[in-house]
Amino acid sequence: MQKRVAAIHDISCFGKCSLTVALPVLSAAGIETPIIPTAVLSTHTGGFSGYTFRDLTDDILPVAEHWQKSDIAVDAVYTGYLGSKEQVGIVMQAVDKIRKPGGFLLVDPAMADHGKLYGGFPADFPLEMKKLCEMADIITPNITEAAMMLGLPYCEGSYTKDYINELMDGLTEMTSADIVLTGVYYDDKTLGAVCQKDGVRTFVASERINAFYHGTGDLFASSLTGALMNGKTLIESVEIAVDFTCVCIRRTFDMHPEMTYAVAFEDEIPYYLKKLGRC
Ligand code: PXL
Repeated sequence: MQKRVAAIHDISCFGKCSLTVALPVLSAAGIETPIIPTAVLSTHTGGFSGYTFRDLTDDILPVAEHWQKSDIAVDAVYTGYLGSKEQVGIVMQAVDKIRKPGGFLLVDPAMADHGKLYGGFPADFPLEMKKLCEMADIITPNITEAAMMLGLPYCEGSYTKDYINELMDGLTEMTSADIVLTGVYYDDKTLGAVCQKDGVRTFVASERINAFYHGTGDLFASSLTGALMNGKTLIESVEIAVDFTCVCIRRTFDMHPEMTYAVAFEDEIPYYLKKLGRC
């Protein structure tokens, strides 16, 4: 049976993030990907001004309820950017309606980076997002998101082992989910994710490229979800997602100087599929 993952994110019409990344990556990984859009924006909110924003809070539960009535259930749910604080509770209810027993919930609390909340979110949004993370089986916060949910100060990298362990300890207390903390670097040569499963912490690293692109968190969490649904273990999936994200950033940095708003991931999809053993 083909696996089915519901992706609950916004549609940023231009800018290659959220659903316009999750859909191509998961589909390429062989996974059927029904969606519940949380909002429609003309672009993502990073580096663009004057973007449109259509809030879809009122549509989320009716979509989930229609699926439920139509016997449409999913093997896993993968959530990302939510359009409003109210959506957190609504998405929690939607997950209960659409997830098959035993299916996992992966929460990417996409809401902040570099010490700042994305435009439009109220200051108490992280406390609300924390509730969805508490319900999750796997969470993939970056450093800013982790610090904000825990009420800890945000520090600039490179990070100390003590700071990363403080965040990981806090997240471990916050949720019983497996934890994948992204954007971790201890020096200027390597960057990766700290992954924790069954109390064991592992740093999975690859080359650190001195550039920043929007949508890399979505690329990471989408490729991680795709690997998990292809039967890889969490640590194998983190290795694949770290490597694939790094290769996409490298390609963008070297070959697409015009692309400042996102990464050129498309031509690296075959590389990802090789890593999954699908071609
Ligand atoms: O990549 C995360 C993301 C998703 N959706 C929207 C965003 C961002 C990051 O800026 O603005 C609308």
